[in-house]
Amino acid sequence: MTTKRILSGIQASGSLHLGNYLGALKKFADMQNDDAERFYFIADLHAITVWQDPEKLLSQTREIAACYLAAGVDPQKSTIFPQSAVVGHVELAWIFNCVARLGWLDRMTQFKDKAGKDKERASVGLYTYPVLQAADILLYKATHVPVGEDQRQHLELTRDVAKKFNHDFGVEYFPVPETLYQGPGARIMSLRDGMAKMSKSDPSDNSRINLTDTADVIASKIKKAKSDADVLPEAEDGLVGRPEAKNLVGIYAALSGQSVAQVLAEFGGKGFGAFKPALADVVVDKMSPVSERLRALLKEPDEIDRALMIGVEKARAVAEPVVKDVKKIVGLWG
Ligand code: AQP
Repeated sequence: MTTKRILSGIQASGSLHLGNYLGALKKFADMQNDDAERFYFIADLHAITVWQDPEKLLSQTREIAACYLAAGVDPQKSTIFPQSAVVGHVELAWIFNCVARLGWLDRMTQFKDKAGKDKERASVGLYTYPVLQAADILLYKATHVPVGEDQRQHLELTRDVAKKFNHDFGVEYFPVPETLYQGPGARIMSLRDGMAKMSKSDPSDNSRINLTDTADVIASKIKKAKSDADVLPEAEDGLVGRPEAKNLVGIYAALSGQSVAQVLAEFGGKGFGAFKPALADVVVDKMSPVSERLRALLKEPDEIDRALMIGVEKARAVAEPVVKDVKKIVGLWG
């Protein structure tokens, strides 16, 4: 029987926000009692696909590690480590660069979104980003990958790489991982635009709730959040065509542990003047303990490094034999 292995990563490209919390961190913490091995990494190699100030990159890496811990991911139950500390990610990525097809990468919408109109100036790394992601996952022979909805296309590519590798070399070596993006919070949108996802790299800080925001800042961002002039509907289908209302109600539901229908049963017929303060209360109530733990951890960088070193050892012990096997399968020397 294959061991259930859960794996996911978060880019060290800036401070984390409510979307990362609901789409990723909270799910990781909630899944800790499953009978599984868990690997959570800080994707610093992914982060440098766009320019990162070297000093900031280091502190962002520690900050993401602190976010895992503050959100309740227990280093005794989960292996938490920086991606660049395990060399196998890069070794496998090169081999997978030779397995994946250009046509597959050409279809990736995240590259198009991030490279924008000036794609000639984007890094090659940004283009091959999903191949590195396939290496991250398959290096640990992960069977389950919890991520937000935005990663759906990349995860499909990982599955294609696993299948093509097994097929090309006539082996049953890599499991084809299952993706887990269901559940509340899988897609949290910007507070300024209900059609764009909440993102670290959005230039407007008011577009997101950062995990480091204080209660006052959270309340003020929710007050300023884009909404519309109508009252909230009584039923979910009334949210169709109202992306901002849908997003705010979704955030309330995900944080309070209710369904959207339950939230609308309470707030249907009420305007944003009544709903926004209630939403601010829920966000502050649920996020404050996480922010407090995070602020305390950030004052102890050595402690964060110690937790990471334990994770690095455990990750290397799993990754090294896989790289050895793969080199043998491919016919590489040594
Ligand atoms: N808005 C979101 N809603 C739900 N889940 C989200 N995730 C990210 N944004 C949302 C999930 O968080 C995990 C880590 O994502 P990431 O930081 O590695 O990369 P990203 O998806 O590119 O996140 P950002 O904030 O948009 O970063 P930048 O701006 O640097 O590109 C993933 O599971 C992701 O699905």
